[in-house]
Amino acid sequence: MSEKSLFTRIIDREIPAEIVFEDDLCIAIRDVNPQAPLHVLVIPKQPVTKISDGDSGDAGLFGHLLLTAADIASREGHEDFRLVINNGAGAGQSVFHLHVHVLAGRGLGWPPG
Ligand code: DGP
Repeated sequence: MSEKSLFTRIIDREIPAEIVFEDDLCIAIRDVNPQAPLHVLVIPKQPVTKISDGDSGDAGLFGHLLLTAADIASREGHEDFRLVINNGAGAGQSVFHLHVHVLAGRGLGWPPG
């Protein structure tokens, strides 16, 4: 059996994290190294490595992650926010278990770094 990802270990409560939301499909935790006043990660419980590994069968799950991310930003009081998915090391992915970053609470420049 392949080794559990860091985020699966958080989902399984083997590693502590500040959980802001959880349902059958996903968990949302505060990022340990926040890049904005609000920085939450929305993570599928199914250990998809990266979004480019998904297919049409994942459309419902991926849609759920985005809607959950937007709902968390709204519930935390942010009308303006940014959702980020880093896909691959060259794009900044460091944890190879899909996650949506929810960033808000400061000016967010464009283009991103
Ligand atoms: P990425 O670089 O897109 O793969 O984002 C991974 C994020 O995960 C990064 O912003 C830091 C965060 N992170 C890494 N380890 C932990 C951890 O143990 N706990 C929490 N809450 N976040 C973590």
